[in-house]
Amino acid sequence: MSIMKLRFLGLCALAVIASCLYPVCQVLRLPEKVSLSIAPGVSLELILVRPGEFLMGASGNIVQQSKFPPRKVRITKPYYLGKYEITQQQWSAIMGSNPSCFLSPVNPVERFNTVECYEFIARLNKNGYGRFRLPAEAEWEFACRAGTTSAFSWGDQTSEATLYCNFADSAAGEGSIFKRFGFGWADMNARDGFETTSPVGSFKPNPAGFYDMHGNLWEICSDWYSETYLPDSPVIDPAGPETGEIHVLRGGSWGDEITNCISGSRAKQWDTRWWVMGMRVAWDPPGPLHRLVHVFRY
Ligand SMILES: [Ca+2]
Repeated sequence: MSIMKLRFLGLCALAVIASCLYPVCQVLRLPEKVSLSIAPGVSLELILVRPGEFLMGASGNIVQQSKFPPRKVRITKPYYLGKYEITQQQWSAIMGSNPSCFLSPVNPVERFNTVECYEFIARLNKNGYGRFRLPAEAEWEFACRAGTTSAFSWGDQTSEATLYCNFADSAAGEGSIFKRFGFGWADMNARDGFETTSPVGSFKPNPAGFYDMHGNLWEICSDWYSETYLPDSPVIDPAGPETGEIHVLRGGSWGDEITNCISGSRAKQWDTRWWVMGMRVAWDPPGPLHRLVHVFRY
């Protein structure tokens, strides 16, 4: 074999090795946490989720609402997820209005419809920071579990729920909404202190640093909802059915029993404007890190 040919093969081998290592280096170089300025005086905090495998739908000691058996799912790409649910302050700064029922700038936004949700994300994307989007429900659960296989990201004990989760506690049971509508499922022996939504970050975070993954508001995911799709869906970066009319919601809410707030719990979008549905954004950073000129570590 000629020297020229050997050199050519050597360069080819180096190119293959470099192309394999580049994505790995990219993941290693991504900052764990970023804070983006999305409007004057308003920031959005995100936490990196690295690729990995997990048992999607595992339910610990609590019967899972979705009734689908657990299955091993692989997430192959890194992504960022909001540290908190989107607040009314963030929504108002981007949209110029606030559809929420339980008004407070530090509480999560609710009662938006799907069109407004997409518009909010489209406006975020005009900042030129990369791509904001809704998380796939597999990405949502992977981040929620943060390596755990128990019912909740804190374990299996409902006795600890009031430390981590705003759910239908005695404050909700004693409140005007539950009484007005005759809702009878509040746990009158537990007290998290909030009748309806709570300011984001009021409770302990999960092991990865995300707040309110359990309770406060159901969080809309990008997947279309289907009663039959999930068990047969792809197990590598699953993204849900290609078409649909309503989205999957994850995480439970202030109006739900604690059993609806487990890591594997899922529900379907019920109404176009719902006071128990909020959102948390996912974010794909733009290419090589040197282009992240607007990103600040914190
Ligand atoms: Ca509560």
